[in-house]
Amino acid sequence: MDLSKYRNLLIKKIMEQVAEWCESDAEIMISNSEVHRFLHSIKGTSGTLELEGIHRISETLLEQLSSFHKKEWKGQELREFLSELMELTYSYGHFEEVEMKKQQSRNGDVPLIQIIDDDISILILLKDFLEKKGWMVITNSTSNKAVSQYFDLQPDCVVIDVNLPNKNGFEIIEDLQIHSNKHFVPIVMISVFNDRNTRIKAFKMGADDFIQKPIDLEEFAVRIERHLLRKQIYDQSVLLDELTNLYNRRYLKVVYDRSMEEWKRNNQQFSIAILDIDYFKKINDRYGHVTGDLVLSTFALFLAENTRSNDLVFRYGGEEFIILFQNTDYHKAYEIVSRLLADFTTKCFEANGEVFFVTFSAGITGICSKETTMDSAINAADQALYTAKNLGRSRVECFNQSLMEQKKLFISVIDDDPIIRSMLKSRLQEAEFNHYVSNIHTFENGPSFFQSGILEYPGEHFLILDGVMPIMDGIEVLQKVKQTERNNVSVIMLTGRNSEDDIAKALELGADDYMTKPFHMNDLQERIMRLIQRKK
Ligand code: GH3
Ligand code: MG
Repeated sequence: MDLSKYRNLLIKKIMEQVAEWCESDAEIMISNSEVHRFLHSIKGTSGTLELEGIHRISETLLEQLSSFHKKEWKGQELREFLSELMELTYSYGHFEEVEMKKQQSRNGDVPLIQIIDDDISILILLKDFLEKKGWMVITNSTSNKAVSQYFDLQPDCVVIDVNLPNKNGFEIIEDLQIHSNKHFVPIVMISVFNDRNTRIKAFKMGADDFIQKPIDLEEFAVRIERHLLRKQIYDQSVLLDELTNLYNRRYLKVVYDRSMEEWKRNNQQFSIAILDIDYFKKINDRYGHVTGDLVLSTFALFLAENTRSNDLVFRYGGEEFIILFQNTDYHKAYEIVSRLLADFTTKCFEANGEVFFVTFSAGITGICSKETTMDSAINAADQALYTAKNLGRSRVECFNQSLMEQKKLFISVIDDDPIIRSMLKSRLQEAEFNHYVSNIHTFENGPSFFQSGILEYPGEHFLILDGVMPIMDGIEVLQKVKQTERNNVSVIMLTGRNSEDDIAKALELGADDYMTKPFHMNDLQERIMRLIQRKK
């Protein structure tokens, strides 16, 4: 007997009921017996329909429910209580397969691949295929966004089409090369042309591989896998950052552990400072990445020359540097970094016939407990840095618990599907976004999102935007958001499987990423983390 029709009915029933409860007004209370009746009926029906996962979850929930005797539930509480059931129902409803949250969870450090091609069908195809292999893929259909995303997200491998409008693939390589020469990032060129000259040119320009279109997907994936492996081996073997000649973050761990040992033996305190160049993005935008790189290497040299030999300087990220001051408390470190700031600010740079000056902000923390891990020390220094940025930049701040203002992250889900709204809200509320305090809001449509005025709140904003909505569709919302020219807003578009046009438009309008519906919650969460991480 074909159970699918009955299964669909049950799924629909669960979705409707859960959505109604979870989205109900704060004043409306739902009685325990009502919830009990619902779960009881789900348990019975799902068992009959051989929906094993739903059956098990409703059984567990029923057991838990009995301890809440006579409770009255608020919508929000129910959303938390029923979250696993919602996710599984969503999975069943869309994938017709049993997928428990944990079975599917992936390693947080999946390689990131960037694909640049103006042919949307190829982009979609390659993204789908490579993501099924467990990698994360970011796509670009235009060159401008591609170059800035490359610098922002630092992918582990780049795939570039030779023939692109505006800038061709070779020109893009040139833009990236400034970086790739110093950080090894494999470049794979793809093209419909496979003549000798194009191939030779590609390799001469620094491509690591050349693949002709039409692409054999299996072979493509194997080649990418080899490139990722080489990249990983390379990364693990170096301790020096090649652009700046400073130590990289891998070596920081070694030095931190060593300093901690010293501390335990001789009570020698040490401090950590994080230095971050102010408005560095503007320098890149105005004078180009070559000048940006020059500023970085000049800054690095300046730091190395102006610190004592046992104060070690590291390049921690793009334009973030760390100094580990051995045998120095945070007062002293503050003095030293303030002097560095005063001196560096007077340095004069020149580009495009213009003269400009560069400042930085810094956060400092002293390590004052033997239990302080490197991560928590960096986190503290980073919070101090955040305060320094908020107080106007070009200044140094020390970590102080009471003064700290936590960084805020506003995640807005704009989707007309109540199940998606409820599900995302409960999942995202549970999630931890490093260094951020998150606020999750859901909106049924574009106008209610704009009316809320949420974009005015200071902090980082992340929008999860449904492409197709009855009132003002996602593309319109995206367009309106982009018109405001805010640089604190990232957008991920949710689109249908076959909506090439929507994907094309979303990318063109500057969406940071897209995902096709139905999606897996874990994938979405990981993607958000990835896009936010760069705003650390
Ligand atoms: P803030 O004052 O708040 O720090 O603003 P910002 O513009 O300095 O900071 P943001 O984090 O917005 O931008 C940092 C930019 O640094 C983004 C990225 O493109 C760029 N970047 C990262 N690594 C490199 C690199 O190796 N070379 C160049 N040229 N740019 C880089
Ligand atoms: Mg900066």
